[in-house]
Amino acid sequence: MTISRTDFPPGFVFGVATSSYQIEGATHEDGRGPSIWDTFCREPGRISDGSSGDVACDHYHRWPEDLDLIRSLGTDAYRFSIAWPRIQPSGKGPANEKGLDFYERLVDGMLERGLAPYATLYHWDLPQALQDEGGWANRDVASRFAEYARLVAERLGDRVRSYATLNEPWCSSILSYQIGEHAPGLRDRKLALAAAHHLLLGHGEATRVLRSLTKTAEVGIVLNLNPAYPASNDAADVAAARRSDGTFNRWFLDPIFKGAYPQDIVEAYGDDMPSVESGDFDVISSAIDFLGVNYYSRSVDSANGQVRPSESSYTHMNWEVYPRGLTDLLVRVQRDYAPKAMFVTENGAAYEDELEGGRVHDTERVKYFQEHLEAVRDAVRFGANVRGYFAWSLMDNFEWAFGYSRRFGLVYTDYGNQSRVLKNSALWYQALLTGRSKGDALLASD
Ligand code: GBH
Repeated sequence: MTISRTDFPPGFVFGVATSSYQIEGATHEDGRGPSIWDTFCREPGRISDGSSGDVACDHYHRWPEDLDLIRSLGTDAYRFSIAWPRIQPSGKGPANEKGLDFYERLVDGMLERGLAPYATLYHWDLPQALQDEGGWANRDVASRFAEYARLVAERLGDRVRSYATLNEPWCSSILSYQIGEHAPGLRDRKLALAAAHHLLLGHGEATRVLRSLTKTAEVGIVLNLNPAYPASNDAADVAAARRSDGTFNRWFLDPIFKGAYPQDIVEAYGDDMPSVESGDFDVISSAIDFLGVNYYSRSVDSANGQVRPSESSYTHMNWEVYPRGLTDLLVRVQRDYAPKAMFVTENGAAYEDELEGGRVHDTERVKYFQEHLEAVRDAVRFGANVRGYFAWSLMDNFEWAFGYSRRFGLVYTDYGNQSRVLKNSALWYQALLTGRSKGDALLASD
């Protein structure tokens, strides 16, 4: 039996999510300045198919049809992000009015269609001019971010229902400055930890600004959380899982909710620890209305590194499908951090979709969504205060270092002519949300 709205509390918000650089294109229009991703994509070898977000889904021009499409799915909300370089082309100074105009039209377009706007201020597209000054490794960028937040909130105010400051600071610090897979592509743990600290500080400063400029809008942050499981009960494996939980999850959760970095990881980082000024943790732990949780998979850790359970199935990203991890994670965050509210702000899977006769039979993705929504339902039953769920993503888009070679959409993007085709997963989600037709058939096969 497929899941239905009645399995969730009244008022539970269902939506779809995207981000600016992944869908908009139009990177040179209306005064947008270059971002670190424009630069990164031009460096040979960074993006597996050599592509960039220059055109992407051409959403900058097709946004009215895209909002109609979202509406047709029956969702309550749309999570999108605002491109900082459209608002401040060089990362500082007065607003570029045309940039603000675009997001104002978009937000008003959502309200006209009965969609609640859930905005994210930073989904990785830092103005290149700020990277030239060191990017997030430079402490000043935190205050620049709060100034940018001010410009957005002054224009959009309470028309936006929910502001998330940052999307996944682990990605914009560790993955970008230490692992080097994302822009700016550096490999330096000390810089990465400085970046993480300044992202958190920017989050805290922006939170205070957003609060002072809005009355009803909710303010929060989105983290990518990976529940970590030990490969066995051996002490060394248990320690490895605790360490992985510490670096991915507690490194961000603890400062936000408890006002301190976790001591075990502070010790592990040793001399690479960032310098923390007095008062930083007061700013970082400013009260928030919600925690956004992005969940894709878990990690299974052993003393010898990450393990891949052989009985599990894997997506096209090679990420293990583990719905139970989402239940465990939400219940654990509720218990350890007691956020006022949580939203699952991203959840989804890449599969090798094929468009055949105008249909995409993405049965595995339907199953993925079904099982993860059941996992959210279970977490709510176990006491986690989850208020909404956003599927990643509305449509296939620019998947960062993988370019267009990975498809996460409910909707298939035909990059040849920019047509959008509802995959079976979109039809399934639509059936769940509108209750008009039965999704069971789609879950079964086609
Ligand atoms: C999200 O990032 C992004 O917010 C979104 O823009 C993106 O399109 C989407 O997911 C799909 O990728 O294997 O050790 O690196 C998710 C990034 C992916 C980071 C899983 C952590 C697992 C740990 N996360 N990853 S590891």
